[in-house]
Amino acid sequence: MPSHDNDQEHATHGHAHDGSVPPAPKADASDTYRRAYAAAQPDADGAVIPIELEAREFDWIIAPGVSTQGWGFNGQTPGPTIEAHVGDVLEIRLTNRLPEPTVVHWHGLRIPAAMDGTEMVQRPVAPGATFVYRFKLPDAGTFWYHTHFNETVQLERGLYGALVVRSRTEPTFDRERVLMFDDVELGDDGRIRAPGGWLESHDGREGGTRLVNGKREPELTMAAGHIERWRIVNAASARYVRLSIGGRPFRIIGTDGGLIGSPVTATEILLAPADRVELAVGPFAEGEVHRVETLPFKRGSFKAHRKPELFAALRIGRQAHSKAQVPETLRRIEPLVTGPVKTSREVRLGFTLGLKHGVEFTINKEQHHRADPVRVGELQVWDVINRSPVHHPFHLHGFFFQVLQVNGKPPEFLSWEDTVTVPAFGSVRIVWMPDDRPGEWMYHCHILEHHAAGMMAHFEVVR
Ligand SMILES: [Cu+2]
Repeated sequence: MPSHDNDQEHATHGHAHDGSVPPAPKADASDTYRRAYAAAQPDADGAVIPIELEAREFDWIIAPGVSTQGWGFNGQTPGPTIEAHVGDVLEIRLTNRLPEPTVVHWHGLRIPAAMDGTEMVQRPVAPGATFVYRFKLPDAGTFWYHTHFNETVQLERGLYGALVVRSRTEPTFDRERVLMFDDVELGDDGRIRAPGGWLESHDGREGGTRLVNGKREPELTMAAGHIERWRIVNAASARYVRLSIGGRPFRIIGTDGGLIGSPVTATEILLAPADRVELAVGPFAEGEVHRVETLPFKRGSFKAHRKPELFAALRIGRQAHSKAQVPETLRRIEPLVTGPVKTSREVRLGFTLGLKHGVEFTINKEQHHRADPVRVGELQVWDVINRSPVHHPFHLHGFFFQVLQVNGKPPEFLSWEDTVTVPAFGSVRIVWMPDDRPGEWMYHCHILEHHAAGMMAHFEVVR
């Protein structure tokens, strides 16, 4: 048993978003936690990487002369980028210096349920308390960590960071960047506005200040002739980023669950909230300047986007030698199914008009739906059906899935995902295999306001 102050019993009980009975960990959660802690041992060529994260208020400098009160990890937004290799163990000591409880979710990581960082598996970490997450990293890819408590306040104020896991054999690039896209809504007093309002409950918040790595519309510089690997995370509350880099082609090389089979050339890519994508960007010529921007996109929100909106400027400097090699085969992804399949579950995303939130979002007609258990080793084919007029980014905790169909059509390429957009009045068919990690898991819409308004479900993976 670890010797730290990891006191489940004395941690504060959280309040549920809608004031209903709060979800809470089971009575044996402490034992399950201790077992998961002890089981996290690195591979022979791996290491245990200790990380200190302190959640606290800080002076968030968004642009020269523009600052606001942020909540971040270690006094910054994004928090420190955690970098490790497959087979390493992360031991993260989280200390909460906020005026309210928090928990940290490890988005996209296939780790034991006890370490998932939700109110179903642990008591929220009270102000002044410490909690240690310890788990082994099974997959290479671009992940992120973020608060999973009072998210419309805590995540909006900046409690997130990137987590990069590498394999021992990665393609060679001239440079790698992690770019976390976000937006915030600043009030007249310069503070991040408190959540609320009918429109925001329906659309989710799209802030008027667009950020890359915590800075407002920064300038990025890149050498001419270089090919870079961009690991992009959409950390925004509700905004879809239809990403364009000056309309120039780039190559998609990875998604939520790491590399895809082969590079796919495109001039734009859509990132739902919580989505990740990896791109091979360049080469460009000296003197070029490109807009890294989001193109207009209709997702069913009342607030429409009619013009491109800038996230960053990309300025191309002097010519430099390139050592980049982007192989035609990046990885072999085995399809989980071939041929016809039978649906094992329907997940219906809906909405009603309610008194509390204006709009209440539901799963199978319930807010905070309790879904049937799933058995280890039994293939899951889920039809996620959207019966509402807005897109919803569906996020499954702890497991990757493959998308079989979006509105009846197969996706352009095979990939591992943990977040997929279910189009307005449309449907998505996903397939996933519950491996031997029993416990309490969840899925929810990653538009933070929809999640808060009830569009989520808990379920158990059982042996
Ligand atoms: Cu939603």
